[in-house]
Amino acid sequence: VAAPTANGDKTVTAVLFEWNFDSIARECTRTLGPKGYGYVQVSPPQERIQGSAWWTAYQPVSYKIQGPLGDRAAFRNMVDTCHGAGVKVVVDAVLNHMTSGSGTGTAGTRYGKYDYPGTYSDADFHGCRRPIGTNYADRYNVQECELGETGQPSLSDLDTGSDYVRGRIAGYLNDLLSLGVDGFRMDAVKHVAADDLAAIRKKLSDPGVHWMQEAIHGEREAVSPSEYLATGDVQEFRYTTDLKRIFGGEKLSYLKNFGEAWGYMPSGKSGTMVANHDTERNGSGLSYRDGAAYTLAHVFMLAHPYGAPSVHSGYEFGDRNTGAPNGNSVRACYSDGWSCQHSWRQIANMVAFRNASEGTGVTDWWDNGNNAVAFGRGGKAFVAVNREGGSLTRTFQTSLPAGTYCDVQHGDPTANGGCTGTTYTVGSDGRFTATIGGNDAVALHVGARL
Ligand code: AAO
Repeated sequence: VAAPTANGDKTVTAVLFEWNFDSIARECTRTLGPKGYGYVQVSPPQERIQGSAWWTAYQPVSYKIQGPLGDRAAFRNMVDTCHGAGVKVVVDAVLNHMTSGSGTGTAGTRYGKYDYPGTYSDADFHGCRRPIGTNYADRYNVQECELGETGQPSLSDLDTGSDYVRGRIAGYLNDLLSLGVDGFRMDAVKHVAADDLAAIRKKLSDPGVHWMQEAIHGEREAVSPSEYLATGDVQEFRYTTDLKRIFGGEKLSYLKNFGEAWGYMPSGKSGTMVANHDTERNGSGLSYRDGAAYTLAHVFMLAHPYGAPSVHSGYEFGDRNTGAPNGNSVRACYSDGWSCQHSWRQIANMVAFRNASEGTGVTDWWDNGNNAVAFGRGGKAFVAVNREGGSLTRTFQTSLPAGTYCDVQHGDPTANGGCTGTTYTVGSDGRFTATIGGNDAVALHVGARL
């Protein structure tokens, strides 16, 4: 199955976690398009349960597009506006389950745990009606029982072996495709049999549409993320936990052979991230609280060719359950706790770096045997990351064409071919000399050559 993770040469996704549709539309025009992002990922747009926690998004009540992020008209306008800015739209699709209780959803639908009037009734759910708990060693338990912890309410598990259920899920995805959506982040696929997903894919109006599937690698588990390579791309969570270890205290020099050599899934089929909304809360990845380690891990991820990266952009939280600040109203960067990682210069300018280096591998690797590393992307780009406490002065060998480059870590290229910050001159021998402060980086690419 073709699952192209690219919008031309633009492979980076900005995940605007719990951003509402109107705010995403504005951000596509203002930042995501101009910075070169290929995709924006939208939180689950369907009717959800009510409540103040963010995770209400992951308990669908119906497939109507109506909730705190906006309605169908706002959604459609967002897709059109993002397309106008050259940004494709990926929707976080929740398909494994419905809810754990009863109530009224965000579009006014009354529901019970196994009863969703007009959508599903009792017979549409798997027979194992107890929580999965922590037993991931048993395939039946993982795929037919209910996602949730022992002793907690668990999520009613759809019988995705049923043709009716497959048709309902495909109907939802087809509705989103009819609104112009370009791809899906498929939630919790480990809990859905791979064959069921293949059958759902076959029912799509565009059976080749891009899927980025969420399946967390766990040691000695019955279901492996690689089972899902047949239905699309799969997120490589070991990348996230490894980057936390490396940037959080081990040596950056270990990254010399980073990628498939570390046992990861194939580069062309894998999604990568420094963090997502789960890992930033459960500590399995770095978070905005990790300062330079977090920012530099993004610089490295976007510079390094393995996988298709996504940049999680969320909000600061005291409690892991706390929902989006300022409810339904506009998301404004750097206020009310909205972090806007997607627009931090050190991260955002690396999107154009990655786009410029598409199709090239790692070249000219250098490290100091400790926490300073540098590498190129053939004749397209070069980055040096210094995670030492002190500054580093060095003449770097690159494969870049001679010229003067804007250091996109410290300046922005301007429309008239200038640079708002530091520039470096690469000689005809491909060399340039830089002094890089502790916990800082330098990044040059041909798209920002003056
Ligand atoms: C909420 C409440 C619950 C309540 C429930 C029902 O929090 O207290 O019981 O409602 O009323 C989100 C929230 C949940 C929330 C849920 C529904 O995170 O807290 O529950 O919405 O509202 C497994 C799945 C994975 C899933 C993850 C959370 O395999 O797919 O659990 N992620 C997605 C979403 C997530 C969402 C859902 C799915 C549900 O991204 O936000 O939940 O739609 C191991 C296993 C993993 C397993 C984790 C956690 O991972 O391998 O498969 O994920 O454990 O149970 C290392 C290990 C790795 C381990 C990982 C965990 O990396 O190597 O094996 O650590 O940190």
